[in-house]
Amino acid sequence: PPALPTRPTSRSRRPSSRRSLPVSVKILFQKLRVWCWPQNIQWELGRVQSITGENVQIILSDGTVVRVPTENILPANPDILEGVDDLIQLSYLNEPSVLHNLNNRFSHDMIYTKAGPVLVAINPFKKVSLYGNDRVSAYRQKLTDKPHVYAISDTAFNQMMRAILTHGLLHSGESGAGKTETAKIAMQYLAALGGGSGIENEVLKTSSILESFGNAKTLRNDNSSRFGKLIEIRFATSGKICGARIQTFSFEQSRVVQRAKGERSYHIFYQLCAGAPPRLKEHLNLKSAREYDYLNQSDCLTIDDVDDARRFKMLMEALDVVQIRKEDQRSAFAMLAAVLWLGNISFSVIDNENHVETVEDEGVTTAARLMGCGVRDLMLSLSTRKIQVGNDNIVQKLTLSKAIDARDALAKSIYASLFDWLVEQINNSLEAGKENTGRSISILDIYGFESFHKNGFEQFCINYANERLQQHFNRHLFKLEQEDYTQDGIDWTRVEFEDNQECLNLFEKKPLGLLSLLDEESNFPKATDLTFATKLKQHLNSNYYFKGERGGAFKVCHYAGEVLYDTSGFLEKNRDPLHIDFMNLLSSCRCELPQLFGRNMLNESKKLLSPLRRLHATDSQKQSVGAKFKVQLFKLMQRLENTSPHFIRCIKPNTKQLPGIYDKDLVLQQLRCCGVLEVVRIARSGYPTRMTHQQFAKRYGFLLLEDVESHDPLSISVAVLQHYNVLPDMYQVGYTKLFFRTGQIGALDDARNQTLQGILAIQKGFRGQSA
Ligand code: AOV
Ligand code: MG
Repeated sequence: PPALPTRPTSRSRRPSSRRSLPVSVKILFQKLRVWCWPQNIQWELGRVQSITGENVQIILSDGTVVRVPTENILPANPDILEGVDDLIQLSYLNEPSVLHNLNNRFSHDMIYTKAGPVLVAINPFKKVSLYGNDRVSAYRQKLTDKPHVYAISDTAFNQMMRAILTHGLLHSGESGAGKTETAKIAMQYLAALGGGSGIENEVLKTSSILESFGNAKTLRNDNSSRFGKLIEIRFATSGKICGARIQTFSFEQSRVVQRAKGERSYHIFYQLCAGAPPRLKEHLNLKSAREYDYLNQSDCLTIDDVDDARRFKMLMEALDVVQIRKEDQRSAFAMLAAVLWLGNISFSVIDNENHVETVEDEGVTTAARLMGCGVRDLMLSLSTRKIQVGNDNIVQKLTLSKAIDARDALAKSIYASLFDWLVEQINNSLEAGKENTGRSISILDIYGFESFHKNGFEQFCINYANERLQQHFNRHLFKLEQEDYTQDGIDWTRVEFEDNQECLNLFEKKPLGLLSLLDEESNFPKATDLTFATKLKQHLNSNYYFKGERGGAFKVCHYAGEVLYDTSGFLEKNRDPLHIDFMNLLSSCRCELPQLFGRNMLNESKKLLSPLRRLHATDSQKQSVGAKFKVQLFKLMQRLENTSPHFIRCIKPNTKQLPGIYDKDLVLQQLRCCGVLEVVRIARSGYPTRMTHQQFAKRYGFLLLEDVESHDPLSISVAVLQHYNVLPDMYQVGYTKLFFRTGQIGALDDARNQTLQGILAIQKGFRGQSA
C-alpha cells in the first residue's frame, strides 16, 4: 500500500484505527479514471489502459504510462464533479479526491468549501474578491448559496431569530491558518445584518485594538494572536445588535520580556514608538524601538508591508470609538512606556555573592516617574526583598539573576494588568445600559496549534487549549450525532473517529497528569525544571501519548501532531511570581492605573493568604498559571456547551505565508487532524434532519385531508411519508424521532406550502363570495 505522506510531526505513536489505508478499487476496467500512487511521492490522476494480474497500466494526464499494483489505486470522481461546493457531493470520498477538489477550488480563488456541516476555509494569503457590500447583500437576499463565512453567519443569524437563541461560530486551525481574519469577516457580516444602532462600529473596532495589544509577529504568522477571545454579540428582538461582551483568556505574558529570534513583542510597543505624536513622545521620554532592550533582543523590529506609525493613528481613533477617555489612553501609554523603560534598568554587582544594587540611570528614573512612585522605592524593590521571620521583617539583597527575574515579573504583570483593564473598559462601553434578550452569536478565535523547533510552557498551554477545542468538535460532530442515532434505535453503522480524550487525560488527570505534576513540582522548593522532567518520565512513560526525551525534554502526541517540549522555564512560568513588595509598590503609586493593578493583585493574593480560603482551596484558588489556565478553559467550554455550534476549519496551504502555493502534504495533514473526511462521511450517510413523531404529525398530518385526530403520531407520520412517496432509504423511524436524509424535509415542506396556499386561496374566495 502507498506510504501515506506524513510530516515530520506525524502521530506515529498513536493507534491508527482511523488511519487504515484506503481500500483500493474493487472493479477495474479500461478507461476508468483513477488515482494512482506510482512513485511514492504523491497521488496522480490517470486512466486505466490495461490490466495484467495484480498490475495495472495507467496513462497519466501528462501522457506518461506507469504500472501500478492494484492496491495503489483509488477511484477518481467523474469530470462533472470537478470542484464541487460540498465534499458531500463527491461520489468517491477518498483523500486524493478531497485534496484535488479543494486544490481545484483554491486555484480559482474559491477558498471556501463545505464539508457537510463544517465550513473549510483555505487561507489565500492575498486579497480575494469575495467580500464587500455587494457580496453581503447577495447572501442576505439568498441570491447565492456558495459556501462562505457569510453563509454560515447568515444561517446562525436566521436560526437565532427563529428558534435557538445562542449560537457560536468556532474557528479552529493551526497558527497562521486564518482564524482571526475569518472571525473578523464573520463579524463584519453580522455587523451589516444587525447594523443601524451604531454599536456595530464599536464592536468592529475592538478587533483592531485587541490585535495591537495581544498580537505579535511569530515565526508562523506575522499577526499571531497570543490570547484567546470569545466575543458575544448580542441582538435585540428586532435583530439589531444591542451590545457585546468580550471574554479573553490566557494571555502570553512572557513575550513582553523575551521570545525567539525573529519574533516581535506585542505590536503596540512598536506602534507607540513609531507613531506617538511629539508631545506624547516627550512626556513618555520615548525613544525608537531599537533603544529598548525588551524590543531589540530578538533582532526583529519591523514587519514587511506594515507601517507601525499608521497603525498607531488607527489605534488612537479606535480607542476613541470605544469611548476610552483621553486621560485613560494617556495613562495606558505611560504604562507601556514604563514597561519598556523597566527593561532598560540594569544592576551592578556589589559583593562576591553576586548581590546587586539597582543602577540609578535614565531607565529607573523614567520608569518611576511614569508609574508615579519614588525612584528610591522602585530601586529598592527591584534589588531587595522583604521577608518575614517570626515577627520581624528582614530585608534581603537579591542576586543578579533574581533581580532580573523580579524586574521582568514586574514588567509582565503591568502589561497583563493593562490588557485586562483594557478589555474591561471596552466591555463597559459595549454593555453599558444595553438590554439583554438572550439572543447572541459568539465568535471564538483562539491561538492555533503550534509546533516550533523549540517549544516551551507557552506552546504547552496553547496546544492544550486546542486539544480541548478539538474535543468539543468531536463531541458535536461524532459522538452526540451518532449517540442520537443509536439511542433512538435506528439502523446505523458507526463511523470511527480519532477520539482525543486520552490525550486530554494526559494533561488533566489527577494526581498523575502533566498539569498536576507540574503544580506539585512548582510547590516543591528544591525542584528544578530537570527534576520536573524526570518526574514526568517516572510517572508517565507508559502513557501512549507521552514520551520522555533526553535532557529536560518530553513529547506529547497531540491530535494535530507530535510536539517536543523543552521543560526549561516551566516551573518559573507556572509559578508566576510577583512578590508582595511589588504589589504594595504598585498600590502606592500616584498614577491611577498602577494603583488599580496593585490593588487588584493584592486582593487576589489576600484571597489566597486567608487561612479559611486555604483550607477550602480548590484548583482555581491555588492559582498556578497552569491551574488558572485550566479553569479558564473549562469556563470557556461551559459557555460553548450552551451555544449551538457552527464549525469553521481554517487551513494553511503553505508555511511560507505566500499566495498560490498549495502544499498537498501540509493540507492533507490538517484535513486528517481535524477529521474532515469522517465528518463528510457521517453527513453523507447520516440523517441531518430529525423531528419527534409528535412534531412531525402536527406539522404534516393535515396534509392527509382526513380525520387524523384518532390516530397516534407515529401512524400519522408513516401515512404522510407513504402518501408522499418518500423512499424508505431516505428516512428512518426511531423510537421517539424520525430521521431524514439531506433535502427530504425540503420536498415535504414544498408540498405543505402548496397545500397551505391552496387553503388560503379557498378561504379568500369564500370570504369574497360572502362579501
Ligand atoms: P490565525 O489567527 O489562524 O493564526 P490569521 O487569521 O492571523 O491566522 O491569518 C494569517 C494571515 O493570513 C493574515 O494576516 C492574512 O495575511 C492572511 N489571511 C488569512 N485569511 C485571509 C483571507 N480570508 N483573505 C486574505 N488573507 C487572509 V494564530 O493567531 O498565529 O493561530 O495564534
Ligand atoms: Mg489569530
